[in-house]
Amino acid sequence: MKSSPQQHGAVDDGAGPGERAESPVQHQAVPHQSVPRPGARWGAAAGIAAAAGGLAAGELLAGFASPSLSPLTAVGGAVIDAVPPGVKDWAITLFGTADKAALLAGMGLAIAALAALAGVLELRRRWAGAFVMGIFGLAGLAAVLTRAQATPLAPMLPVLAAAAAVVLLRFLVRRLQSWEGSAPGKAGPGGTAGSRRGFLQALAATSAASALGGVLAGFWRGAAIAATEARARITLPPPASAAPPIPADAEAGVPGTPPLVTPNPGFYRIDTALAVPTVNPETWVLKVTGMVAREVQLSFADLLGKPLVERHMTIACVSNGVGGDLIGNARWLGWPVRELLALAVPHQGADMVLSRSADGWTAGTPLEALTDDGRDALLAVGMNGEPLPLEHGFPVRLVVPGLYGYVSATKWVTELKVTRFADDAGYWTPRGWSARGPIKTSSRIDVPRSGRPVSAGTVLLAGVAWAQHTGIQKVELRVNRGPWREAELAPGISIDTWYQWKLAVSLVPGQYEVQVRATDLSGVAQDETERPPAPDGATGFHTVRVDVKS
Ligand SMILES: Nc1nc2c(c(=O)[nH]1)N[C@H]1C(S)=C(S)[C@@H](COP(=O)(O)O)O[C@H]1N2
Ligand SMILES: [Mo]
Repeated sequence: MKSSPQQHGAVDDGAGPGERAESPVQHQAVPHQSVPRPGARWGAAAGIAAAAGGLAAGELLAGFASPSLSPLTAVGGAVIDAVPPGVKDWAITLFGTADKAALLAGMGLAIAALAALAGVLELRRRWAGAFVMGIFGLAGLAAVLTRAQATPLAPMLPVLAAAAAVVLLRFLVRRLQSWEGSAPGKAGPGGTAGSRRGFLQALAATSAASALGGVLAGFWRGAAIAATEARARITLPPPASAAPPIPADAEAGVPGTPPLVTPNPGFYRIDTALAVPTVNPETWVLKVTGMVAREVQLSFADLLGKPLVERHMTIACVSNGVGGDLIGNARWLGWPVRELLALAVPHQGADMVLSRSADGWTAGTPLEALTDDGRDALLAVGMNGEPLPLEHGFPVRLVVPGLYGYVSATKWVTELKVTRFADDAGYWTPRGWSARGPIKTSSRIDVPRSGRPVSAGTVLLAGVAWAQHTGIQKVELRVNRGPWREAELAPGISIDTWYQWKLAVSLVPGQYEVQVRATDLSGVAQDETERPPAPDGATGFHTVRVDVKS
């Protein structure tokens, strides 16, 4: 992104930018002939169109990525937080429930005024207007960074939006300058009219694209706002069966390791949804269909009325490479799927449940993983004490201990079809992934980070290990392929969650290779063979390089 304005500058230079940069000055001295020179108002129009394009790009990207990322919303939120209470009350009295619309309109006017100024400045002096656009970007960045729900991706959006605005501004102003440049210089009306038309067409195209992008982004935002508001109105009932308490020493507490329970904003997100599906909980229904004695329908209110259970479970993505971070642990609140299936009574011979989401994605889960006694596969409504975040499947998703997400963790779930592996397949199976996806026992070194230098002496190694629904018996480490040494294993929350471990080793200065291996509670050690994630999950030992300095 950064290189394109520079490239444009370079192209300009080749085409004689010196003349252009000075042309407004020169031309003031030259009397006009038949065709009027474009004035500052066209520069202002170019500035507004460029800013609109940048904003639309930012909002569209937010629509694609996550509704909580909207730069405009972040700036609006920051304005609301910054405004003194007296002014807030005044605005609410004045505008009533239209206060948010008034705020947005006010922001729009302020942005348009600054953008117009940027256009005029850019016309006079190259990069002067771009500089103003850059300030927009910085203001957006500052607003995003002060938002509580900021995710790692959030700061990129205002930066990308500002970069898009700068590119558009340069593009439009260059066309405007070639109109200016051609007006008095060329005798033929053709060239003049052509450069005028060139600018007006570019302006019209930019405005149309921004308007289209804005409408699309607005549509998504409207849907996301409705779902966000519906989510805010939900009060989750207390669980009939509470999550077993977390053992006091389950959190090993080594600085630099991720927390035992992953906070929602930092929880990995994987799905095929281009824009986050927005589901209205009031009209949501779940249908149980297929090979069942009776079809069952469940509303969200029905679901909240059931005896819900709360459990910690660690879910993982099959695409998680060895040592990767597509894994997270949360406290899920939901109704055991086995109780729902018991109402429907699956036929003999059924061995799979094909779950389908509001956006048509499917997962094929072994029936027995959902009906097992003692395995709390949940129709989940809560994550870490809140309704599911929109990105994590609001209002209802599946969570199944021991299976990779692609064969079990359907978000925005709307249908459970009882069927057979011989007759049906989930979304990823025809795309080269295994029909069955039990999670493979694995372990990860979080501290020290690979390649990060540490001081000689006692070096603390720490990380996590998981074998969902079997549990971890021991974790061992070896240095430079020496003998395996057993790490100190913290108690897990349950066999369905990951376990933290640590080990202090004493190392003199030098380069080391440290490897980790976990053994599950049935005594099976993790697979040493290096395999990629496809088709059914990566294997191999996580290996980090430790650079010990004196
Ligand atoms: N509707 C829907 N649900 C889905 C997916 C999807 O693409 N669409 N991806 C699955 C995969 S591959 C994983 S690993 C988990 C990730 O859940 P999370 O985004 O809440 O971490 O969701 C699962 N549920
Ligand atoms: Mo996944």
